[in-house]
Amino acid sequence: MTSRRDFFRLASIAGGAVAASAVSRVALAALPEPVIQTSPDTMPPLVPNTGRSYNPVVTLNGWTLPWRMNNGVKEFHLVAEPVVREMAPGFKAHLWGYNGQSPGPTIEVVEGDRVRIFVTNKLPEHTSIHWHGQRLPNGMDGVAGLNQPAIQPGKTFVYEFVARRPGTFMYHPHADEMTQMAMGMMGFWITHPKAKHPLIDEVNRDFCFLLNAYDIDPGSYTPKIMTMLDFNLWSWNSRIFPGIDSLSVRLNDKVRIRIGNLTMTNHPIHLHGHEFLVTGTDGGPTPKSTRWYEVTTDVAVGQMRQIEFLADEEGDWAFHCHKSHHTMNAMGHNVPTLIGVDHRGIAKKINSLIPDYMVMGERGMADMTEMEMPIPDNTAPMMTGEGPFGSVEMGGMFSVLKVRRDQKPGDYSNPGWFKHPEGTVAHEYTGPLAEPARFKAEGGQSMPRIQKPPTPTEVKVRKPSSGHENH
Ligand SMILES: [Cu+2]
Repeated sequence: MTSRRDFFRLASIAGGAVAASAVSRVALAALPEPVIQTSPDTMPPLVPNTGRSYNPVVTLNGWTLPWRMNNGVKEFHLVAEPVVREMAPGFKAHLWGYNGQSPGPTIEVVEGDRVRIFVTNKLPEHTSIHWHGQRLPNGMDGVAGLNQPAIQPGKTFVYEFVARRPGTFMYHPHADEMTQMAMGMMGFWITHPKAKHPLIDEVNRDFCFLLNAYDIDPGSYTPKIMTMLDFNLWSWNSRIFPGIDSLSVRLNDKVRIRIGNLTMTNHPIHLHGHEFLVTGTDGGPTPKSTRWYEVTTDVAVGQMRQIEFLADEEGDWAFHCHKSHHTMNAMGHNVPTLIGVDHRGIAKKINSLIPDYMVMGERGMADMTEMEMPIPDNTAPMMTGEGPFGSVEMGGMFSVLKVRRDQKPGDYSNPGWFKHPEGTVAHEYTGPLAEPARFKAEGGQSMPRIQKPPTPTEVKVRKPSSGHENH
């Protein structure tokens, strides 16, 4: 973690806009100076020093946008612009985002705050911002063409509304949406309750991140914007494992994690070692009678889920999307399953023609992590991550919840690997092996068959490659 830049300088601004509109020359001179952040590190929580107090969130591999108070109005300045995002160490993507990063900075306000957001467009095409989930005047909803004219390149617009209800929200363009979201334009928004709320508990740690996805060919830098479903990089806040920071907490901390989904498919988000409650959605805090314990919650496209749990089990707990191809990075999709296929002979023959020929996936795909295959520059390995016991063989939407007895309150740094108490790690059995008794008869059936097959057949098929269009 690195230290955060200070709040930007205060400057005065004239008047309050009542509808999203182009700013006059005079007002432009008084725009809040935009704060730009280019580090992909998780920034420490931004403790509010003006306005009503609240318990700030920590944005995974992200940051919170500072504001200035202007006659009781919280003023923010978002700059839509091309950015270079390090998605994982050694792998950089050319994306579009806000204020130097994709996703943009998290905006944190308090219920009842009047908020004014200046949006400057430095993209090569028009844009707009929709404030997903908010109650606001219709002219502030940000759908270009429907609620406002699009913000042309070089122009600055003003949005102003009262953050009416507490909860977890997000923002994203509503102009050339498929392109701009495929390029990484999105951000988080949190409205904290103004007073103790019967459905919102106080927590020790409050994390947030967006689920997003890209289609970047190995060796290239820019996402393919026409991809509809077959993305190859599944990310949290435009980071992929092992580039996603761990969620470090203190033993017995009450933890909240807020997740928003701006990909084009659903993600069953799964936490190991603990049970959680879904305490909020885009609609606000959930009624207590509707909450039950889960270890996986599905976050559908365009949804937000807020989960809470007591971190009362020490250790390094996996936290990931349960779609196993979402915990992998870019790979060729149309590879047939070769498990159990012995092609030693074939490989030898091909080797005489192509000396470097290598058979992949004969014993599963784990070998892939060990292969020192030459890959193009600027490519994330498909599965990687060196753990204390070897390769974790993961990529994409994967991180680790680190629960530690001695993690200091307010310390979000990575404490390293968990030191397991003696005798609590699964280990190899070295005693005698008994031959298991196997039952050989054929299975029964629910109704008698008239014709029996002449000889029992064992199905041995190689699954044809079909891509995987139905994520
Ligand atoms: Cu997923």
